[in-house]
Amino acid sequence: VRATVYGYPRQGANRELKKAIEGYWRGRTTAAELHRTASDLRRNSWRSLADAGIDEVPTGDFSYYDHVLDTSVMVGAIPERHRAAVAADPLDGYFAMARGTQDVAPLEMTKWFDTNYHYLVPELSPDTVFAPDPRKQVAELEEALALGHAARPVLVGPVTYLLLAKSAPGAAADFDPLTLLDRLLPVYAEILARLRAVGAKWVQLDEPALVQDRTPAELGAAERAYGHLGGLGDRPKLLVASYFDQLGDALTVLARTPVDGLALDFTERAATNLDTLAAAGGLPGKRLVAGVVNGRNIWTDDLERSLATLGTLLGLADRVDVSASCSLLHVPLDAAAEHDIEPQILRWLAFARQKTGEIATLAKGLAHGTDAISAELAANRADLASRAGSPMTHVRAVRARAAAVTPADARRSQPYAERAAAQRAHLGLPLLPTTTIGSFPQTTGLRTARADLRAGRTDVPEYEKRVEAEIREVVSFQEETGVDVLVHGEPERNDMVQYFAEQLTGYLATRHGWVQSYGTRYVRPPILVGDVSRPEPMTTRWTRFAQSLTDRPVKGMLTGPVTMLAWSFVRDDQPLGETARQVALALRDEVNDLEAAGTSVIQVDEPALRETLPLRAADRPAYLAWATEAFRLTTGGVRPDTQVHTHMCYAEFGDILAAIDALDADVISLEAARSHMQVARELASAGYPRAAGPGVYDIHSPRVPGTDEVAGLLHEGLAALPPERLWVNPDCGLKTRGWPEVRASLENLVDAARAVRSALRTHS
Ligand code: THG
Ligand code: ZN
Repeated sequence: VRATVYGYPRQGANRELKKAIEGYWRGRTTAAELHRTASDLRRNSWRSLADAGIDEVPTGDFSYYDHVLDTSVMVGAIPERHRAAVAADPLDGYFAMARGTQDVAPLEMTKWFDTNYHYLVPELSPDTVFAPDPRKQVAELEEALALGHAARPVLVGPVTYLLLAKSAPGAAADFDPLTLLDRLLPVYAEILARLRAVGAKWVQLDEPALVQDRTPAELGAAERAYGHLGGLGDRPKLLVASYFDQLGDALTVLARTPVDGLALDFTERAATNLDTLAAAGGLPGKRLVAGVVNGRNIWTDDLERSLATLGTLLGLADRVDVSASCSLLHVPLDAAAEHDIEPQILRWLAFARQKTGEIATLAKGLAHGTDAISAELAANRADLASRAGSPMTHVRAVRARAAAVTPADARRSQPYAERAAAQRAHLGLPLLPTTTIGSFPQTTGLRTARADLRAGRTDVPEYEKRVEAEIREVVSFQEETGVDVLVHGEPERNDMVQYFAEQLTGYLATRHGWVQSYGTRYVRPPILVGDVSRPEPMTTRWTRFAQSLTDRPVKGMLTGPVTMLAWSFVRDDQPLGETARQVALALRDEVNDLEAAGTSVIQVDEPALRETLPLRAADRPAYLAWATEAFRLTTGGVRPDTQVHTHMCYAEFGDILAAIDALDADVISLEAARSHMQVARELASAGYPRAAGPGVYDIHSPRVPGTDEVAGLLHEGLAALPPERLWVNPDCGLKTRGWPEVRASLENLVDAARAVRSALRTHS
């Protein structure tokens, strides 16, 4: 029995990798220094894995930016527009593909399944010519072998690679990258042969795309791919890995190919894998890597339960090894670094380093019996009991309140038409009202002020004065520009989830719990550890201050319950819907307090509603039911004349139009500038009955949109939605933009709204 993992956090204990890469971009670190930092980090990670008792370490999982981008390089799928840069300097060319340059656009970035990690989307076309470039994989394998580790290269598998790709600009939109499989397989064959020559006994090919709903043709492609690779003469042993959900029919398909082993997720979300495996007759003659330790949550494993699963699996394969359900990339590095968390609570938590210990313990227990790990089991039982019995995890008042929720609580008191009339009378807004999504540029001065407060260099009154000064500036700018519904600009907030998590009971913050979101960008997801309540108002102070400066309405700004869950680590000891309901009730208190403080427009952002959609269609209705209920519970308690807004980012709304409708928000703002108001047409054709603000200013780019351009987009919007239901706003918050471009863009946006308004008046 071996203990292994598929991947480890890349950044290092102090995010050395981030610093080295960003230093390289700024010209402060040389390429040689960057390579040395990276090599040191890999050596430390392998050492740490080996010390924890992991007997087979992964290689090739490390990345300067993203492992899917690394795969594109490995198979030679460099877009035409990046060829020259890659030829001139592979490292700079690599970063050009990731981030773009003055002259060339980067690859598109999108979410890696339902995690918070983002990958760079391969661009393929019928003209793509693949060519093997095994250098990175070979170098990292040689590095690990030279250090004396038993190492297993981990590659994105060919089927998942193609399924994650998109049609290159210029290729037909309906081009199916999977049609390139026969050209891609020889490239994988060459890479496998090289890895074997260097000393790889096993190579892992990751095929997480097979846990999604797949057509018979796609499953056929997987069977063909592994029939071909498994049939090669000169190859290492092949381990095909899947994770994030159950494989379903794909398990039977893979089991009958000539590969040497499968790595399967056996956590709760992939619960049917065990039965499917048993029904398929197990994996006779093959190796099974059992992902029993959850690789994407941060909870201490129930070792006895995992051992029981492993015991069952022993009867189903020739050889059973122990692992996490997926790469440990999705969890922070080391819980032991969290000195501010109470020692007893810390024992409930397992980050990557703790998980490797659990995996090693389980492997030992499986190999030598429970007596060999009796001390670990006793400690584990005590930790689990301490968590289950903690007063934090079961607060009677919170539970009683959640249990008493009625359907009426999650419903506005009047239908939309009546609310809209009351809001028109109450707010007196023009047609095509202008607004922004919430945040304004966060200056370095502001970040310094927050850092000073944390470090005790500034006191609270001093900091609050600084925030108020910022709010004054933001409000007067919006008044001068003529924006209709103002915001206070959110200068007091760091991250839109962290800010609320810090103020709610039941949430735990980390100091070093960084998880890679994309490239060199990391987040520190807070941990939903206990029952949630809101001891005190969280935002009213700032909204009220902003409102005191102006006669125009100031929007209250909150993060919605679904996003509060999606960007946190959630508890695993109750259904997600239950946690969502607790968070919703806490936010409901805030919404009601804002209204009582005189706020007539309240925005509850749900940028993550679409991203958390389950991977399999069968699981989606249940998710959307609790998710939309949580939103309605948050917003359902306000008067008819209080206007509820929501906001979502990212362009793919097609699959959740019904859910958007079910939120029953009075106004929704959405990303749309780049897609030429496509969402406005989609909303209209779905019969969406309420108001919408399809973004007319793409905030992902520093470009200032011209007045005519914005007016043109508004006319397109008006072709889909009537003027009473069309709002004018940017795509998203302005936090990451600079003041000069924001100023110019919002002036143009207001001018365009005025021009289109007067055109409407002339025509009517
Ligand atoms: N907050 C949280 N999760 C998120 C997002 C968010 N997940 C999805 C999406 N937004 C990810 N986007 C980003 C954007 C910027 C950064 C990280 C993720 C970022 N991070 C800083 C860095 O790495 O330098 C650190 C920020 C900090 O100090 O907290 O810039 O908005 N929770
Ligand atoms: Zn947004």
